[in-house]
Amino acid sequence: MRSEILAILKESGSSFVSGQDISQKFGITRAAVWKYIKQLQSKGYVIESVPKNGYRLIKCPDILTYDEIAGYLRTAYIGRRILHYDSIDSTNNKARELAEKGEPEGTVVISESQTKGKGKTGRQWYSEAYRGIWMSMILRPDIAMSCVNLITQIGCAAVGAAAENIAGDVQIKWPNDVLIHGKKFCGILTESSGEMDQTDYIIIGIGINVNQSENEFPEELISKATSLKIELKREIVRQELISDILNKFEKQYNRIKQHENSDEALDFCRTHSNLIGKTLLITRNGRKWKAQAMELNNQGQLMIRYEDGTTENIIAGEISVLQ
Ligand code: BT5
Repeated sequence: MRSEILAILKESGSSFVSGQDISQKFGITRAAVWKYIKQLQSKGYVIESVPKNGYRLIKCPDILTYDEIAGYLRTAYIGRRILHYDSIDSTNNKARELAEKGEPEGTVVISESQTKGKGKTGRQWYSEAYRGIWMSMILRPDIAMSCVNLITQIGCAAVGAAAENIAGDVQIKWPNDVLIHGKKFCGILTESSGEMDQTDYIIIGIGINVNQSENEFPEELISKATSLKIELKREIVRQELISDILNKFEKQYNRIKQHENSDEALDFCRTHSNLIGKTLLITRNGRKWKAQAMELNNQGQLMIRYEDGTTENIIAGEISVLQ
């Protein structure tokens, strides 16, 4: 009901809508209308209430609810159900919990802040309240576990292409980072459950630094992390950005699901890669190797060549660029 009342207020633009009209339209009492208006106000909507005239929407808050995103969404199913929180531990954890209970494909969990945002191998992901996009999508593709890498690449390409529209100069650092001007503004954490030849569900968690200022990053991140606002020197409308990402993601994801290829997304990752052609230092299982990054293959794996000339397709690893 709250969403329906909000929709009416939005439709009326700068005109008043009477409490009487709303109560008649939905068959609820005027006291109930007032209760929903109060709820909207508590969510940050500025609603003017004038006796005899009724209610008028003055300003919508900068929040990532379905009501605030739907106008920009062009998807069929990704993000058509959004679970929005002010604060939770980790959107990936919540999405996993929901997926275990049978939550359908396309549901997106979004939180304005995370108390235990996580990166790979339990690292901490810093999630400043209301400044970024902290979201996790539930996917149930009919693909083998070995294709999970592709999902991360599609995520990188969707974020990269959306950010490029507003920022230019975006780079993808395989396997899960998106950079602007050489600094990380987005990290992706893909988790899956199922058997080797068939996934049960995949959670793709995407964290994007959007509107933080420099002083909103912890000291240890300042040299390597950035936000779109810092780089562009202006605020970004998070609702537009998240919708653009979901729209782009669904398009590429559908291609994988229909067993077509994911060339478009992979090509974006290839042409925007900051690794291909470079000498890398790769750390895996506590050991370090020097290798040349050759190419990103069609499974989203990085082909590397070691100093002795042998090659390998890797699916993960901590990578730093030597030259
Ligand atoms: C990642 O891990 O980059 C994946 C991050 C995924 C975060 C999203 S937010 C929504 C969803 N819910 C979650 O709980 N997680 C996902 P990794 O490659 O392991 O990088 C982690 C490292 O990035 C940390 O050790 C820090 O050095 C750095 N870092 C932490 N917070 C950062 C931030 N906000 N921006 C840039 N770098 C950050």
